[in-house]
Amino acid sequence: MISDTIAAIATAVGEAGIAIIRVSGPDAVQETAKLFQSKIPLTEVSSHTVNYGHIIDPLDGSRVEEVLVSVMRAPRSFTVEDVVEIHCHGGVVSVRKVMDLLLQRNIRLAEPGEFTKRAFINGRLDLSQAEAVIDLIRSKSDRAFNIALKQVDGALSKRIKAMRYDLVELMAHIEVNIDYPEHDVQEMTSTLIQNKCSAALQEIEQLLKTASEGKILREGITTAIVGRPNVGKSSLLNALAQENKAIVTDIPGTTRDVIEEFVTINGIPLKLLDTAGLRETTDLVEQIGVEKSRNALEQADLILFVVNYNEKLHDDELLLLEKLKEKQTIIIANKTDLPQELDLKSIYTHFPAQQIVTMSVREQEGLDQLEKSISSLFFSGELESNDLTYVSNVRHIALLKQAKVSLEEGRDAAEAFVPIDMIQIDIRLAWERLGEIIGDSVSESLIDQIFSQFCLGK
Ligand SMILES: Nc1nc2c(ncn2[C@@H]2O[C@H](COP(=O)(O)OP(=O)(O)OP(=O)(O)O)[C@@H](O)[C@H]2O)c(=O)[nH]1
Ligand SMILES: [Mg+2]
Repeated sequence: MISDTIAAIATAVGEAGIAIIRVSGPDAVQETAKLFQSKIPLTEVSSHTVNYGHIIDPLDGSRVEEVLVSVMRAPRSFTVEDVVEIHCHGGVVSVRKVMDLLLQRNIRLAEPGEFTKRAFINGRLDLSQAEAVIDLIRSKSDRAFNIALKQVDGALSKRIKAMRYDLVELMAHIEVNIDYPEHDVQEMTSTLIQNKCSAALQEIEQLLKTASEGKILREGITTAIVGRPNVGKSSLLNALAQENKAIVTDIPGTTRDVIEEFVTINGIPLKLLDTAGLRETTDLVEQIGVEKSRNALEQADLILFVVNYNEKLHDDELLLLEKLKEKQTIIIANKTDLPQELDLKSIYTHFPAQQIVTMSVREQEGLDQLEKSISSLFFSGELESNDLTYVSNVRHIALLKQAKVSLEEGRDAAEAFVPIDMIQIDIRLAWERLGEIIGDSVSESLIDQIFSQFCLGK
């Protein structure tokens, strides 16, 4: 059982309106009370109240900070322990001072994620919910935030638990048959196993289908803007980012390094990479830049291939476009404010599968068309629905895949009339893997590893 009391600054460090220090553990109220001067002593206030007062230095009685202190007594708190939250004015110095005073009491500094870990250990959250809290903190767009929120709510856990329940039932059924074997029961069981395994497999496959979308929502679609020098790549980045992130000049070869910018388009987070214009060059620095462009091209989930509307397509552009046929690519013909030299028709016939957008970054024309193309590439209407059970966590994905393999083996073995006590092993394995997702059968070291990803104060 947990016996010590922990504290951490729960808000981001820096100058802000307020900063919150969170204290959790059996001595949270009692120890904070010794530093808190108010009308009613903190030890006597009701639970779930906010109390005005001052933090004082017990050594000389001097006032350190004017604060609001909320008290949430066990078990009705995030960690299921006594929790005190001290709302300070937020100057870095005063918050540190309050924190120092707390740590001089019977309170120690919390490890990253320790509050959430306690919520997990005390049974308030299961592991997938706790991990969703990490995602919640890190989520970079509204959509990703909603998905993480749903997971904290336990949407994923519910589906996993239902699957595990079915598998336990099946295992029990098999067990009975092993203990009381009869001639025709065996065959009946084999069909049952096949059906149950198939049902679970379907559910797992459905969850895995959401996996790539989930990852994208969390980390952003890596989107490389590539093309020959001077076609307007950096201008496009600036337009999408709505700020002057990258240098724009009319000198070919302006961009030398990869410039990263995170933008959200129709709720889809993109990690935009502006790259050096692709061309043969003797300039050493530019050569390195071009090499980096090629790397970005490899890594990208989506490529915005920019060509000049005012020029004929170059041979090297044609060559590269051929190579990119396998990738998600949007061809952008930029500078439509200038006379057309580009043979759009031949591009359409050469690359019928590719989306082609004509635009003028200078005149701010065609940007909305590009945004539409990007969203249509990645989202079918499904995502708008309220079913936001997305698997986005790498650990969950790996475990689901392992469970899938075991279930497939179980199903195939049942089909081949392998003795049912052998099949039992596969089903048990699948059941255990699924359990690891919600933390029912995980080892202590894994738990530590997961919670250490949290920031301090969560
Ligand atoms: N007429 C016209 N000029 C544009 C447009 N978009 C960009 N430009 C101009 O084209 C020139 C090159 O723009 P950049 O954005 O620096 O081009 P880049 O592709 O990043 O070039 P490198 O970094 O050298 O590879 C600048 O002078 C821009 O002002 C457009 O839509 N119309
Ligand atoms: Mg550039």
